[in-house]
Amino acid sequence: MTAEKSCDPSVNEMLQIAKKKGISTVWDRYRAQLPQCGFGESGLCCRNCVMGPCRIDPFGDGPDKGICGATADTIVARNLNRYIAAGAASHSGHAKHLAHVLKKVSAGKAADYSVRDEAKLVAVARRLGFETGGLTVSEVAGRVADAALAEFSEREEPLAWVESTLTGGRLAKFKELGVMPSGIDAAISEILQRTTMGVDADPVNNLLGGIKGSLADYAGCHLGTDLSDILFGTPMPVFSEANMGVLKEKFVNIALHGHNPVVSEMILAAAKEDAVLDQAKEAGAEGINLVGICCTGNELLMRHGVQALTHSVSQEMPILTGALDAIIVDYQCVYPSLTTVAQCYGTKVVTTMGIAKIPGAVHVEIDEENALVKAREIIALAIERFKARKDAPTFIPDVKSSVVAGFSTEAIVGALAKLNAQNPLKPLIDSIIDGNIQGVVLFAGCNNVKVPQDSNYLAMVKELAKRDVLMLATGCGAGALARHGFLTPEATEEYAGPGLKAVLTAIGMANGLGKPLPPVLHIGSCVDNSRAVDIAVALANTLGVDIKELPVAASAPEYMHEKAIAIGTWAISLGIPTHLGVVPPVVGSSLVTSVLTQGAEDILGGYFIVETDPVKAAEALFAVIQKRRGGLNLATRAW
Ligand code: NFS
Ligand code: SF4
Repeated sequence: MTAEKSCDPSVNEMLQIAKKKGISTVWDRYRAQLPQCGFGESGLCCRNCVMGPCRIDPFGDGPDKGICGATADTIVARNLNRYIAAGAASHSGHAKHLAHVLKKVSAGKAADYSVRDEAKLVAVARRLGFETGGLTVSEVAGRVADAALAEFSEREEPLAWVESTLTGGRLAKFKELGVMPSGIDAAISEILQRTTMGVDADPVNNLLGGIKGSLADYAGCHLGTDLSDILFGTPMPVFSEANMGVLKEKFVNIALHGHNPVVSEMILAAAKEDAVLDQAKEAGAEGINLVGICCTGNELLMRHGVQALTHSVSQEMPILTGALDAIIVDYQCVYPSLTTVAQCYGTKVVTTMGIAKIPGAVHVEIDEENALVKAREIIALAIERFKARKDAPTFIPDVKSSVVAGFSTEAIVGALAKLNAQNPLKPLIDSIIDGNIQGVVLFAGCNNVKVPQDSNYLAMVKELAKRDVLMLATGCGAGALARHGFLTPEATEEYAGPGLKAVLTAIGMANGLGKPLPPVLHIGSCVDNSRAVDIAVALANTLGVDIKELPVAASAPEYMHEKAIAIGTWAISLGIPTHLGVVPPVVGSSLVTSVLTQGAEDILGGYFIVETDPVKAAEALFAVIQKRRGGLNLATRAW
């Protein structure tokens, strides 16, 4: 029964407790929703005006048009666009928040924050075309922050974070298609306008608008990565652990959940202060144990080796250990159900952002000006809860895996430079050419209650690793692989084919690891999918080809969020064939479905592969890689 829910043994242990105590979880609420609405599932429901809601009968027995005359194709395309706009608003809202922090840092108005990575600041400034000679760090930070904030509203020229980060071939393609966004917020608002009643009824034109919106999402992601690195440091390889076994009974356990390191970095800083630690000890704790959930967890794992507690669909589960004293959240992917489960245990759920409050949570607003003070206040709440529960039994599953993370683009190039200092990408390119590495697949996205948690990731990684495919991972996908021990040198020994194993061992040895690199490199949170693009662009430029010719592919095998739909759309726009392991809500339009899964290949080079069977999906991605190897005149292999 529980294996249908999750492949994670610690989650299954917690589900037993939930059952015993009669606590409802995401899986129970999913069951209560079944059967889900077929109109919604196929994208055929329109609520874009109050003459509706309208729905189109996919079997041709009922209405074939909405009241205004919108067809199935129009409605499906418009709905898809609205997902993309929402995803772009989320990623870029996160980036805008960081841009404001950087702006305040440059003006001396956010004393708790600073530029921790000056080299990255200068690198980003130069990429944007700024002269940095003779300027102070604050001055450069101010210019980069202004350039970042200028990305949002309507401008006369294309987005700097698109123009300065992609291949010439891609930029020419986007100009030809008329999809270069001229402002992130402008692109989001354009989608909202064009999808209202009576504007864009042409489904293909709508899809072009969606591509434009997805490129705005890409800019938001890349900005998010760049500004986080500037403010908090560019990740370098770190060792850590993942899964619920990282909780410690005798410590004040605090989980950081959400997305933006702006909040979590302050909690981390406050938790290290002697006075705060003393407070915890006075309450009878041995210390403070910070752990991460979802992408905030990824940000902290990547930069500080903070242990990962759990991800996405299992976010309610750690509360059931009884040992979790507080969950501190910023925004995005936070289930409102957390407070209901937490009430049974006394765990404090603390919201910190004005736009993201949850009934039943304590709200402690964190502004840049008061961040550390508020962080201390929040930790005090967790200590208070520890005091109340310290003599009660806890049920911490004895399940955790070791993890190697921290593979920023800079870290990967640095590791490769140990093999070839002059031309760090050469060892990777040579390995692709000689076939030791067949190609590269990026795993991204979430867990989705419709898929047994982690099952698709695990099956696909095993299939691809043994066929010498190097993998990158972000977001809760990286989290899934972390919890199951796939981000370790041992996983390379166990699962990698001989070519991949040889390359990863050579890099690991050259870097003093004494072991191979993991078969899957954790490159960060979901905004950090931009790091995968940086690597692809560097490979393409070195080889003198466009991204759409590289033997690369992506997969979101268990995605659920609108952000993931936005990312998937820019991935195909960048020329990267992208697998979806959950059927997207577009099947109500055969036109939209065929453009996304077939037509897009001719126009963009990338397209969606929808496949719910993970082994077949891995086979499809391997076929993509082989086709592209053939296109580059490289030796190909059979599945
Ligand atoms: Ni990405 Fe990261 Fe996770 Fe999905 Fe949510 S945390 S931003 S959307 S659930 S991977
Ligand atoms: Fe119905 Fe058209 Fe209004 Fe949508 S926009 S709800 S299809 S009338």
